[in-house]
Amino acid sequence: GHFSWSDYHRLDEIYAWLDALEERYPDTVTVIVGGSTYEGRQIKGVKVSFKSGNPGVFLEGGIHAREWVSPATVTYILNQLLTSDEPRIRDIAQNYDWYIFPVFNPDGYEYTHTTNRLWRKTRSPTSDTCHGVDPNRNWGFHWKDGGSSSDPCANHYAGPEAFSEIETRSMSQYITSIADKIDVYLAFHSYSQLLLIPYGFSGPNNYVSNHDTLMEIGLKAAKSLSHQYGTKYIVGNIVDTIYVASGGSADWVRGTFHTPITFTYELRDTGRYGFLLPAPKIVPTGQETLDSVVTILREGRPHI
Ligand code: 0X9
Ligand code: ZN
Repeated sequence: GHFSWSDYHRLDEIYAWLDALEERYPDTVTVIVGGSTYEGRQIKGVKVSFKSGNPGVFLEGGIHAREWVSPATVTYILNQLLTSDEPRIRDIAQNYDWYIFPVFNPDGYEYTHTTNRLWRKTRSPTSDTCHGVDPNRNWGFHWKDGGSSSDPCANHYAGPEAFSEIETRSMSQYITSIADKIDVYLAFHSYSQLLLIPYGFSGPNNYVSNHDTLMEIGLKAAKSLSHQYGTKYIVGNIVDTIYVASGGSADWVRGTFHTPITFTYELRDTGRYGFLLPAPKIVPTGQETLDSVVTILREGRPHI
């Protein structure tokens, strides 16, 4: 099949590409169905492992349906891990085990292609007239502790209870099953050009124990990210940097498993195009983001 980063792709194209990677690199790539969706789709990802005994990195993409550059960037990084000749990329590819899920919210992602380009949430019915829970307000750590809504029609609806959505529930079970192997968790959103450190619940005590270390790593990562195109990122705690937002995936991973290196990206841009980032920006976004991931892993290694 043919796959490229000059366009955004439908879910079936992304999944066919993941399947093709497993066929092409059978010793290295394993397709994993991590979870499922309200409309009965799979949440598909891959494990990439060149040898045993590596620390683990989890890449989460596409939890918010309209943030199309997130799956595009995550698949770009995956492709570079498998095909790049650059020593720094070969180094991170081979010396970490990668768990990569480009589309955490497949029903929403498809809905943004067929019906409403700016849909954010899942697609489960939530009232007589409304659909969708914010899948980044539905995880069970400090659930509904600020920055989420009880209104089933709202964009930041937290759901009737933590893990009410099959997407977050099934993926949380999968992540739990591999949690002892995960040292780095990176979630990719758009937009705003931020590199965020947990937690997002209403304070006080929403700094993680290694906040200063993550701040140092994050600032170096943002510097690497700027090298190719001058793209500027702001680094900091979620609440300090954007707003209170509880029930996010990265907060749950960090709060539950104490995963030492946990960041949430808000990728390009700062609002000119917003969620509608033109496809020609995918490759530069992927390149600069990968540069920052290299730095996170190099600088983070002594801390895992
Ligand atoms: O509000 C969000 O979920 C994220 N911003 S977005 O514009 N992409 O919706 C920020 C997520 C902050 N992360 C955590 N609270 N863990
Ligand atoms: Zn988002």
